[in-house]
Amino acid sequence: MNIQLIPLQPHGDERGALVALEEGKNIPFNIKRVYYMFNTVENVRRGYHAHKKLKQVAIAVSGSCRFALDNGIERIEILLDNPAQGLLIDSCMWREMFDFSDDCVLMVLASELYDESDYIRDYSQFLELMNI
Ligand code: T46
Repeated sequence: MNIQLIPLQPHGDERGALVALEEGKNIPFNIKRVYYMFNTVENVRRGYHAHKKLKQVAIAVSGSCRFALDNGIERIEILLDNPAQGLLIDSCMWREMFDFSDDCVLMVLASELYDESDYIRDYSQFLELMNI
């Protein structure tokens, strides 16, 4: 499975660092929505779904968390702990998020507006859709 971690160039100077996110440049789609999660309760796991169409880039802008990405054949775990790195989550990819640090702020850029009908929340249905 090809996991794409996008390097996000920090513009640093004596005042600190700044990262710019631009659609079609370092973000490989038009950004229609941004959401973020924080104050995640210890030991909680989120996600447990795939999307039919949605593409996303996830960035741990503070703290860290882990992602499990699963294409139905292979499952890979990735640690996100760098605000200058984005994880591309393509459509048709099962995802789970866990091991959130207390200070984790996980920001996600999305290619589409929120649409519950785009979610596949059942793993066996996900495998069926992937013809596995
Ligand atoms: C994903 C992973 C990485 C909205 O009203 N609008 C939104 O844009 C989103 C994302 C969520 N919601 C509502 C729906 C639920 O009542 O917020 C609540 C929590 O959403 P959900 O349980 O889907 O959260 P996660 O962490 O399981 O999944 C989210 C995204 O939904 C999903 O697309 O890929 O983060």
